[in-house]
Amino acid sequence: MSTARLSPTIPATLLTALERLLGPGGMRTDPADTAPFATDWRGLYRGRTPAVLRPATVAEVAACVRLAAEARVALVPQGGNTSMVGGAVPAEDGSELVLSLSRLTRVRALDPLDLTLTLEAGVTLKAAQEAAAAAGLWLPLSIASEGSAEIGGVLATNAGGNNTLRFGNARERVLGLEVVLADGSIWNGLRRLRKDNTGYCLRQIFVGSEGTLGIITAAVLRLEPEPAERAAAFVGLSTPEAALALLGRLQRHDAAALVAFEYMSAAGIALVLEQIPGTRLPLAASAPHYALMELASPRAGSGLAEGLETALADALEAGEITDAALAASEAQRAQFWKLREEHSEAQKRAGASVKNDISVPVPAIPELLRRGAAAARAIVPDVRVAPFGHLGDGNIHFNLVQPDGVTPEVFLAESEALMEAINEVVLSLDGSFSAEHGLGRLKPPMLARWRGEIELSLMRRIKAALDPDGLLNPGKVLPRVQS
Ligand code: 2HG
Ligand code: ZN
Repeated sequence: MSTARLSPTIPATLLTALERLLGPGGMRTDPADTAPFATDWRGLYRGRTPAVLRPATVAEVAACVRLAAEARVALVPQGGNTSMVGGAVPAEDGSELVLSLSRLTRVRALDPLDLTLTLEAGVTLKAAQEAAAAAGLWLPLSIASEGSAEIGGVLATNAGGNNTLRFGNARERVLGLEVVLADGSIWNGLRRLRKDNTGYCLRQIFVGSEGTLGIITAAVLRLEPEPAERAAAFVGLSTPEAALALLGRLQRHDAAALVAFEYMSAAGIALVLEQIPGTRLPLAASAPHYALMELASPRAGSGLAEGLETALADALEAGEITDAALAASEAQRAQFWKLREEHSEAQKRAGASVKNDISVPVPAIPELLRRGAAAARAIVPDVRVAPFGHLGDGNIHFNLVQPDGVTPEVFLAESEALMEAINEVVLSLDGSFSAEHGLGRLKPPMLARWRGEIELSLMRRIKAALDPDGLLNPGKVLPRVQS
């Protein structure tokens, strides 16, 4: 290994020891190979690292952490690198090593009787869903990036996604965890008990900690019976209030079956239709707002589609919706979801965007949409206001896409002002400035204002107790400590 390209802050002896430990293929040092691990998928955060560690076993993860801890070198744990907030990107100065969990891909166990799946951190969410489906079961965690996002990252960020309305966030799926701690010891908490009141709930401290307290290497997830029937519809609406009325109607109709209720704005759909080949609106006419809803039931013959059709006919008569399309086939259901799931990609292709992953109490969504749009336009008058997201659980991605005719740099110069303006509205509606994407390196500076000194101090004390030298994902969640 050439020492010429090493960061002065990372001892060559450490890299040699790590290379010996991990063997050929277990460590990447060529800048061309490390660059994709040091940049986020949007290309918004560009870090630098002298090495990407790719352990193949939990014991190797632990040994990497031990060696790095001895040398006091920081590690940035990374899964599928799909963070929206730069949560898995190392610092620019090359002082941190990336530790990729992607080679930990074993599904260790699946128990169809107690409905549990035990699997390693590097299994993609999609592969985990498939493992459950192969046994006739369902992992009802679904996010747009599930083809790349890995279980370790999904849990470390407490990902939410499309089914939170019915099944909660990733946190609610976790019965047990295996975690490599900051000193390199391995905590085996892979219990799969529904009842286990034996002191502090340690696993939940690591879920949502974004790799700053420990490195999740395996988990036990709770599954559900596989749906025997699904029904999905795509509708047009004239107001956000109408979306709430429809949500209420469907809850009253069959709350147990309603697994997703997603919102899309006219601007969001226009971007998808414009940027993503093969997409088309399944309605006769465009509308100012859209919603996609899905019902699922493990019972065959439960009449979901008929029930949904009746509920939508009533909604049409009540003036809640302007038009509706019911998925007549699995392919059509997938097309509806494509319109929703391609929002991020479409917005990326349209240039720079300012993402606001926020949540408010569900009844406040119409006010959020109106006031948020006005606040953004007061700063950038022709900004493309393209909110979309998980209306059913109150989480809207209040994304602002650059107008035509300006460079991404010019638009992004306003990003802080735009985020602040949206956050002011969110704060006044008792919402949160980070609903499901976490804080990463984008939002730690906002934490103090939103959470206050007592919460911040509790968080700092937890961090100091579990990672006293600050070697795990520095600068994420909590603001970077200046040395
Ligand atoms: C989604 O719901 C993701 O599709 C991405 O959370 C949201 O691109 C975004 O801002
Ligand atoms: Zn989302």
